[in-house]
Amino acid sequence: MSEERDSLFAGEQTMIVDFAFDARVAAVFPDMIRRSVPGYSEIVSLTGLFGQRYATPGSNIYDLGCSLGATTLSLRRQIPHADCRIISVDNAEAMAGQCRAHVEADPGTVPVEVRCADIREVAIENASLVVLNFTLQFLPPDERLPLLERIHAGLRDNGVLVVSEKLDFANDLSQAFHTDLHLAFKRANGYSELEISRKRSALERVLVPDTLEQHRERLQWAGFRWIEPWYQCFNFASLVAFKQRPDL
Ligand code: GEK
Repeated sequence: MSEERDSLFAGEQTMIVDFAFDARVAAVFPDMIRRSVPGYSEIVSLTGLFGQRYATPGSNIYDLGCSLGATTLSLRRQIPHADCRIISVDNAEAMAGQCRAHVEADPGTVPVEVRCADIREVAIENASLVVLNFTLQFLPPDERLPLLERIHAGLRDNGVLVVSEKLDFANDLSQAFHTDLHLAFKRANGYSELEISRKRSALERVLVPDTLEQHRERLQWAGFRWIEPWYQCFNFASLVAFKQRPDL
């Protein structure tokens, strides 16, 4: 995948515009997300393990908001059933196009269909596993529950949803602690104060995080019977939600 360095918010700029997943972002995306999201690489690679464990023969696996396909390829490498189908969806042309190229260059055998579409309009059918890795946070808050309800309806009875997100905290001290560590993480990865503050302004109206409690409650409203956070690094976390309580 492209290793171009992200310096999108470093240059001369007079105006902050809202963040958009355009060709400039797609070109630096792997570097940007690795340097900005603590735990990203681990979550992506462990999502493949969910594929290995919970994808069932003859089912569909959805990667919603697939960007360049990191999660898709992690799933493809670890799903043990050749008759599964991965459906990867992103509504940014630049992302879906490059994702398709990465899938074509990958030697995996599980079929992958990359769709350039809005995840709010994609039918979810016969799914054993649905993944929302850092995507739900970009939907307008009131459109999140309807999507989760559709995902719940499209999952097989023993189906599983993985949701990874940036978190907000109801408690001021927790918020301050995690924000401070996240800023330190970005600084340690070479972002300047100016880049950090410009990117924060650009994302302000675009990425609206929820608390872990809000996620849990909304997943319950959507019908999921068992919800478990399985990863957290500072203000980034991943939860797994089971359509039915698992019998382990
Ligand atoms: C990864 N999961 O590397 N419909 C379709 N795509 C959308 C929508 C929408 N309504 N809204 C946003 N996106 C990936 C990383 S990035 C996370 C996901 C980040 C897409 C958007 O175009 C972008 O590619 C992706 O969701 C979010 O495992 O940039 O922090």
